[in-house]
Amino acid sequence: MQQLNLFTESTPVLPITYYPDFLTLEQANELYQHCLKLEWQQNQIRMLGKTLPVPRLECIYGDYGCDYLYSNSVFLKPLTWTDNLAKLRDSITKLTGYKFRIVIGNQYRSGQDSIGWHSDNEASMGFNPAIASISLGCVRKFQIKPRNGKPTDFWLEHGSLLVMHPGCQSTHLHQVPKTNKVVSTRINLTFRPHTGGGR
Ligand SMILES: O=C(O)CCC(=O)C(=O)O
Repeated sequence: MQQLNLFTESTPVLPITYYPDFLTLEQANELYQHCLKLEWQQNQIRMLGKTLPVPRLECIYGDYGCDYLYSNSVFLKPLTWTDNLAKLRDSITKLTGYKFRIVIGNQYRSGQDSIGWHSDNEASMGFNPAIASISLGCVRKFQIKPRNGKPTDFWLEHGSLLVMHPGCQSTHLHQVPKTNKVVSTRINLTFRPHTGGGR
């Protein structure tokens, strides 16, 4: 499988690995159709004293009790793993060695759906989590930067896997910015560890 370790001299050192063809086209198409039928919700986030709709749809699946709170405001309660998501989780673990207990889905319905600069450092994931991110559907720009550095851009392809290694969330921020281009739906699945819940 093609793998880009982003540690070359021509790119900044980035604690991530990109697998452009993690899924075959057929697998990616099937998974995309499966994901469209997941239980998407429009959550609200509290920011700067205001309550606003999160600019994308979200869903969460995972182990019982692995509830997830982010930005001190959005509370996500996992539904039971679907067979397809559990199989995907296991194939990522087989490739990377990292274990996951929840998956959070993001659905970007248009170019106006986005996720701003952030790191995924919620205590519920434990210290220095590894996060694995599957992209499906429309290709969108993903940017990553050291906390006080310049961004590097990637275009995350249908069926690709991006792994953010342990430490990445402490040293780097990432985002999927808005775009004025006409773009169709993109689905992203982030597989994450969790310290709570029953095992
Ligand atoms: O959609 C993506 O590729 C990134 C998602 C993300 O940053 C997140 O869920 O924290």
